[in-house]
Amino acid sequence: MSTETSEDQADSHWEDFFSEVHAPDNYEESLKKVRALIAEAHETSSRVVLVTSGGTTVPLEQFTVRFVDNFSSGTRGSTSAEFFFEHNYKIIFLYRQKSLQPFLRHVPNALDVIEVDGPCKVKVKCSEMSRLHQLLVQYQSFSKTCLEITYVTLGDYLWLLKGISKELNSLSSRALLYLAAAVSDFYIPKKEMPEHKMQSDKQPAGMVFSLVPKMLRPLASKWAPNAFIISFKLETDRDLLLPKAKAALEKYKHHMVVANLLTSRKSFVMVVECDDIVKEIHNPDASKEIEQMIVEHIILLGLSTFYPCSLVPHLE
Ligand code: PAZ
Repeated sequence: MSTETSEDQADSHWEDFFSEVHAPDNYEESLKKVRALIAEAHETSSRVVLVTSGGTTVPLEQFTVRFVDNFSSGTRGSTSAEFFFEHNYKIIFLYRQKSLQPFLRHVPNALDVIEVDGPCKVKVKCSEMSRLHQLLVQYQSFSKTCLEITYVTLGDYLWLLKGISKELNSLSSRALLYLAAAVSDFYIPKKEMPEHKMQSDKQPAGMVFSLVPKMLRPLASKWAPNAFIISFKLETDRDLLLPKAKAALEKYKHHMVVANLLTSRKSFVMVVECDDIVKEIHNPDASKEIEQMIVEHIILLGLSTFYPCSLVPHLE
């Protein structure tokens, strides 16, 4: 009798997932750009971070009209990318199409910055001009050295994650993976998915969701074993957060888990490292963005020669 749990199955069936779900249209072109960025990083001995951001969608129909979405706006990823940029990392920003982008996230709503200046004339309010100018200059400089790649579905995301992380592996300790995207744990396999839009005159057949294989395992052991890998863990139940974060680290043997609760994610995170080290980061009055503190902690970890944990040589 098999003692394999559904979680074990989800761990081991990652190859089946990729044979069933096709690569996104932007896959080849994105990888070409990734290779060029990595070649440049080799030449200049730069550090590269893959920041993933936003939330995946899970299609309900093959010709997709409806899908299951995720709440993430991409604040964590886009804000963190800004701080990695400040620390001279080259960034591959893998984000959900139309979610927040570094620097552009600060651009205010058009209606808040424009005013009508006589008949048929609209202009940007004087008071907003220099702020807008500064943001656009920052974004331009970001996009000169960094790469932005979009995904929409869970399948797009996982294909791109696999492809990019395999390329990054050649940079060894100068590659960092910072996986802040909210990735669905469930999907509908193609064979269970209706081809066409579900019709409202029929009771829909029960949806059969399957567990998504846990990609952290092949990521840390096969795709990018030389890179420093940081995953994020989101929970809504405080009692589950720390045990689940520790279990993930233990199970997938990567380097760090940033654990957060849905309701307090902007003011509190726990950084779980090997040797059972847990660092709490508090930002109670939101005086700065908590991502700055997370990124600085990671960078300091790489710089500290006194850090007691064996993982430090992984970070240059
Ligand atoms: O994008 P956002 O700032 O609204 O949310 C960030 C977050 C909660 C999605 C991120 O911090 C996180 O925990 N990502 C991993 C989620 C997961 O467990 O799949």
